[in-house]
Amino acid sequence: MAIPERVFSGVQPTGNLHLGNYLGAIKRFAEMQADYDCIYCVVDLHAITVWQDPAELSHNTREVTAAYIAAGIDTTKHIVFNQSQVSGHAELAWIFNCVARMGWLNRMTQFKEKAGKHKENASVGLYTYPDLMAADILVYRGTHVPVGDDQKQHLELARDIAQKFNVDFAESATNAGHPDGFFPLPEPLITGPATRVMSLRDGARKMSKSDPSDLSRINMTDDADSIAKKVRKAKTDPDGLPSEPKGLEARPEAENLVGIYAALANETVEATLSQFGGAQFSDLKGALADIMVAKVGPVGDEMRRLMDDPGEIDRILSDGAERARVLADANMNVVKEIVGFIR
Ligand code: AQP
Repeated sequence: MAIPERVFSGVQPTGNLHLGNYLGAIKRFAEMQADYDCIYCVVDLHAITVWQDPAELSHNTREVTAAYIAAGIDTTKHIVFNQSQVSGHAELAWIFNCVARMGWLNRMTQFKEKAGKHKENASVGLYTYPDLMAADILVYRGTHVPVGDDQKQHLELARDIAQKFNVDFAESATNAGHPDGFFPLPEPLITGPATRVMSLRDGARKMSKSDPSDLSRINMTDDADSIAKKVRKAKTDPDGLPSEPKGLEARPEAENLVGIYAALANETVEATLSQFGGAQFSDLKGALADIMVAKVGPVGDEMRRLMDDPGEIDRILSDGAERARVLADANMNVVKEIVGFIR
């Protein structure tokens, strides 16, 4: 029997939620609601793979939840919750720790980047992060995963884990009524013009929450003045704007600003360049600041409004967790039977 389609994705509550998180993930989460059953998680277990101040972690968890709602996610039709409230994520992650191979995890570039030169000091959780991510998706038998381009490698690992589990436990899964394997191979959905939004200060680096320069990113809660200032100060190159995407090659800052504009305007890069081809960066920057204030500003305002009532956010998370738990527990029961655990 075919596994029903289901979207799963998440965002870490690690503060400084930015335009890259919005365009690469949250805005697309909202767009998928019309076509799929969606589960959107605030992945607090992932967040603690690097130290988080406990009070800030709770605040940031509510803030990501507020961003989901402000972006238009309907928490009554779809499921929004924080990961630590559903124990199936951690249980399945342990099983996947025993399925994934060290060699697979050793190839993960995000661990290398985040651990840097001091990998002996990195937490074990940071190393096994991709196994937990695979568990997040597969505990719901998620089939489609909208993410930014930086998560592509982790999604490929999730597919490898699902595949190996299905092969390792083929006979037992057949006995449990799943002759085609229990887990789907989840598909990454990495589409559109802003799947990798770059720093406004350096077109070679990803826009990131942890960049020490606030000018490098547009925070979702920035006001209109800050947005305009950051766009004005964004790094560019000396040439004018091209009329064709080919003219953006080897011009990362130009490519980034054009991609951000196209994503905010819900149009293709080709359409943006047909408007700005031959223009100066100052023209694009003026229009970019305007569209950013128009599109991001209201999301930030709504986030602030929602954050004034933390009790209501906690209620939404608790309700979502209850609904998520029903799905996760049912799947974990089958997984435990397949693995041979007595229940
Ligand atoms: N720059 C980006 N462009 C497009 N998509 C992005 N995402 C993150 N940065 C960009 C996407 O946002 C979703 C949630 O990301 P996350 O919170 O789980 O973690 P992250 O990738 O660690 O975020 P940062 O900003 O990059 O944090 P640091 O500074 O800690 O490295 C994911 O779908 C991600 O692809």
